[in-house]
Amino acid sequence: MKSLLSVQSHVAHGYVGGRAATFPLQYLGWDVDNINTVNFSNHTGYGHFQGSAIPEPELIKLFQGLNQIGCSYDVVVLGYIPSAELIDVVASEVAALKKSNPSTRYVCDTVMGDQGHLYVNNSCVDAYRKLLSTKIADVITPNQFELELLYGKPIDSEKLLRDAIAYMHDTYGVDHVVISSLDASVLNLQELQLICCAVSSRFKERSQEQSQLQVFLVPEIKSYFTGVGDLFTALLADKLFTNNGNLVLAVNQVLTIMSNVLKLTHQLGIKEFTQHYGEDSCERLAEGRMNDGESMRFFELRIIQAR
Ligand code: PXL
Repeated sequence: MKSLLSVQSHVAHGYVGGRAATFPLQYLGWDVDNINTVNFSNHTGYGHFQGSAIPEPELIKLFQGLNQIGCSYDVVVLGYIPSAELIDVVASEVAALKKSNPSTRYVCDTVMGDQGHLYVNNSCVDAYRKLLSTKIADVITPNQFELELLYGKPIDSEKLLRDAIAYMHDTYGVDHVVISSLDASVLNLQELQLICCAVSSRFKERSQEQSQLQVFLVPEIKSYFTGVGDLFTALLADKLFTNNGNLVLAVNQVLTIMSNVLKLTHQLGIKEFTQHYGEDSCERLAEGRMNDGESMRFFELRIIQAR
């Protein structure tokens, strides 16, 4: 059976982190091992949440425990890790895993924030740079904001996008760079209501070859969802593996699934929100108050219904 270790957040309610990644992967036939980096009541976007992050010594022990019983993985996916100290632990533990099984593929989602808003401690930026400098990651999946944090510059043109992606291949030895969501204005497509996904492959063993930027355009849904990147990265791990590293094919399949999941999430969210708050309440959503703390609960990813 295909085996995968997922290092992610856990929330009691809702579908981000491990709760967005595990069930779809299991449904796709993966044997998924989970390390929970945090145990929260809900995602941090609600404005209120309870719970805590795993202490570093405990995280070390979990990796040790897996090692002691001989666990080995086809794929490791790294997701939400809320502090620099915990990222440092993951970096060294994952390096040890890679040493014992060099064929493991590492997919690193440098989860830090979205649309200018950080949801981890800002010391995580340097910690991720340090982790990536060890050239452990085969695939990275930052969104535009995270790419800007890693690259250290705002990305507002195609030239800067290309430079930032080349930097990720060159400096971090990453085979596949996937910018999971990118503002259409970067590519001068702002008049179309689209979200862009930009991808590039350049394999370490063929590093002198030019990489080719490929862009996918997806119709934008006017809403704000949380956990989208977590599901995206989990599905990408599956599709890259099952398509033997063909990134364009993999991303195409992932975006098709994502579009369907988001459409369903949006439709059911509107329906249940209006059932709860009355027909007039839709205006509140239209006013752009979509997904304030009050409405957030209705727009959790519909991971189960979308199976
Ligand atoms: O999807 C990112 C994410 C993951 N895990 C937790 C979060 C968030 C974003 O808010 O709060 C706990």
